[in-house]
Amino acid sequence: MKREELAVYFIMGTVNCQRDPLVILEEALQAGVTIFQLREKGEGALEGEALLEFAKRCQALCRTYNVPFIVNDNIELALAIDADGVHVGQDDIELGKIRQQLANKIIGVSVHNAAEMQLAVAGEADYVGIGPIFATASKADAKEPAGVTFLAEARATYPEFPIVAIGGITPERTAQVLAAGADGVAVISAICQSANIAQTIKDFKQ
Ligand code: TZP
Ligand code: MG
Repeated sequence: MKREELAVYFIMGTVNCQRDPLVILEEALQAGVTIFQLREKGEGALEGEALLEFAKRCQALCRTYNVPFIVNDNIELALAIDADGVHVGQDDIELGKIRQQLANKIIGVSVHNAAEMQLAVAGEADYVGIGPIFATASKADAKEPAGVTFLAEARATYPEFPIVAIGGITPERTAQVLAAGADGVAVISAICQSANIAQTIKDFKQ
């Protein structure tokens, strides 16, 4: 994948939204997010047929705006609807197997240290997500905020590898993570909870 595609990586699930998730997604797409991940997790998350229908509607919107549609964790769902890719964490990871199932798709992996990063790169991940950089309320089992130290190390070790930073990122904090070497920012709450998504995304693109 192109590193530019990670510039403003919007992540959302129905649980993250206080108003119609599809309206939020369309506003974000209109405003120019560069990639989207459906992360349907947590209490009250959609399942089964309802999840399938919702995923298809998100995917259709992404197609309209020509934005890659990524599914978090759920390889079966990604395969069922022919998503553009998946994002997996360290718990879900069997990268070799996932690569076999999704030969030409985008595969993203969350990494927290040099060993995980090395495995992701060797396993042909297309990009890695590094975080949480700052404290986040959007992930129940998030690790301690790590700051940009490992992010900067990862960039120094892999000058060309696509890296997105995640966790508590706001427009104000974006310059700092880009300076540390991220190609872009992955964001849930600053977009989902924005009263003016168009402006927020403009601010992320600065
Ligand atoms: N992984 C690490 S932090 C995080 C995920 C999924 C949540 C990011 O959400 P927010 O609201 O942008 O902090
Ligand atoms: Mg996971």
